[in-house]
Amino acid sequence: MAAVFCFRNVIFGGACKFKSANFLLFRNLEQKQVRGCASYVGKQRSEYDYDLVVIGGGSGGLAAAKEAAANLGAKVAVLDYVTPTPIGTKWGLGGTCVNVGCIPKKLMHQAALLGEAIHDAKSYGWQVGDNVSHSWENLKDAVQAHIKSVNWVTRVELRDKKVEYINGLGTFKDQHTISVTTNKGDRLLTAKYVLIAVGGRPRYPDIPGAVEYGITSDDIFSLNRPPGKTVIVGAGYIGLECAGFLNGLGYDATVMIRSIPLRGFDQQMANIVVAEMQDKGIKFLHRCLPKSVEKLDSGRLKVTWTDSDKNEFNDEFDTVMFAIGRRALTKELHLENAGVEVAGDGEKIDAVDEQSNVPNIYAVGDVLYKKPELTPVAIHAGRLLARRLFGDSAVTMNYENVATTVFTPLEYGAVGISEETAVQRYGEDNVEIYHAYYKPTEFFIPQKNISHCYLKVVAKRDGDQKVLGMHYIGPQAGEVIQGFSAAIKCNLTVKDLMNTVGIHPTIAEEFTRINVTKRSGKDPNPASCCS
Ligand code: FAD
Ligand code: NA7
Repeated sequence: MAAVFCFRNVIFGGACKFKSANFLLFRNLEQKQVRGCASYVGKQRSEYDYDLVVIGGGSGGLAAAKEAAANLGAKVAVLDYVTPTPIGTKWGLGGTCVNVGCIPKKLMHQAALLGEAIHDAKSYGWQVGDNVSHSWENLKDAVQAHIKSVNWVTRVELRDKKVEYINGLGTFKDQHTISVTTNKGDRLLTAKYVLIAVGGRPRYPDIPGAVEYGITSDDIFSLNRPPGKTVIVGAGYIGLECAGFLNGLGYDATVMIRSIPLRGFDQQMANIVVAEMQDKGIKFLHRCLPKSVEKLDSGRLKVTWTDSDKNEFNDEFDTVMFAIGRRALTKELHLENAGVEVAGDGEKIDAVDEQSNVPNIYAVGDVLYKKPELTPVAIHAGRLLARRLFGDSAVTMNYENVATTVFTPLEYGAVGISEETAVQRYGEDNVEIYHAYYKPTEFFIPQKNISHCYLKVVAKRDGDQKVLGMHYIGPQAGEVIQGFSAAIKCNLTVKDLMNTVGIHPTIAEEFTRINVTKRSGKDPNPASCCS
């Protein structure tokens, strides 16, 4: 015990001058020392300007910074800088989620759902006129006003929590020195620890006209004109969600799919999501690739694409949006100056417990290799890291069984693994799939389409049947799945589910009523609402 105490003091007392290449040894040493102290408050400051410099003021970076400074007493600076998009869109502090991600997306999704609700309301007796219309400008202004208020609150919170915010672009000079470019000039900061939390930005395809005339999710939520007829290239969740709300707001929306929709998600569920979107009027161009985007004299955009047989097609659109994945912003960091290695993809950081190959340099969030690109993941990992660096914690981030929801018109929520992954991992004979179609009570009166209201439980076949994955398509998918994700963390079994008394009449209760396995070949359609 005495030896441990002494060791901690040596490290926190500023003797940490290792800059050698003996990373593994150092990594082990640092891991031991960061687990040693109850709080960083009162420890002697190191020879660096800051205990922690965070590059990137988004979900992960801000969470780590606030935890380290306000709760653990570390001296922290956060750098945040947004490079404008090719059409000049830029935004404030807070990163992707707040400005051009989860939040504006959810608000626009909600706007689209309300349009549907106005329609449904008539059948519930509301006297709604026939000339209901929607203003893109009003929606865009409301969304942007909300974002600005969050930007402001974030700045105030950083000040209150004693985190120094620097609106500047950070690059590495060496493993402890960050160069910051601000509009007032350059400055150098030294830090004991550096956290890379730079996130990513949307990619553009390498085709003529893509960058000149196309937009991405970075632009759509603040677009100064109604999007009009829109083609969205890419069928990941961003592409499908944007197509969903545009269609719901009354715009003609087409999705161009290169291979499969929602790669990485359960494919049966992904295809149901697409089928529902198709029923709602969204068009899909399957197995197609864009070839060029040209601006016509009319101002419209002519998009040329090819299908898998190399047949060429074209059509005119008002907006071309690319949602073909995101690039981690590591190239700009000059990682080579600090010796930080990137993973095989050439961009992301393959960290062990968020620690890079350089012992004092860490990474959280979207910049991490093969980790879920989700806000709560970045936040949780950032907080836990701060507690390990400056507190008395040894708790590491568990990236397994993270729940998520795709906010398409009929939402898709999932936690755990897909049916195909379960079969691949455990073999078909060792996996049991329970499934059910269901009828949401609220769908009856407006006679909404129930054919895609479906859920599935992926379980081990033996014993009490440990639940490996839960998948749900229907309203409020995030709300339904969130609680079950906690249950899965507690080793939920099918037996537990069947012994759970439901809340009636809800849709979530359908998970407590599952009893039909795919293997049985029995009809998964419900007999009645209350059977
Ligand atoms: P970010 O939030 O991207 O923050 C990084 C910050 O660092 C940015 O502000 C960036 O400008 C800045 N930066 C970059 N380089 C530098 C530098 N060199 N110097 C200074 N600053 C720099 N997740 C969900 O959980 N739920 C959702 O519903 C959801 N919807 C999404 C919808 C869209 C359209 C998008 C694009 C993303 C969505 N996400 C969603 C993902 C979520 O936004 C990200 O996972 C999350 O923001 C990642 O946080 P981060 O801290 O890694 O990076
Ligand atoms: P994703 O989830 O990586 O999906 C990208 C989609 O774009 C996917 O359908 C790809 O098809 C397709 N794609 C990729 N490259 C191209 C090109 N060059 N041309 C046409 N289509 C292409 O990215 P998102 O933008 O939806 O989201 C990225 C992350 O940000 C996501 O994980 C969120 O958590 C936040 P493929 O399946 O590869 O054939």
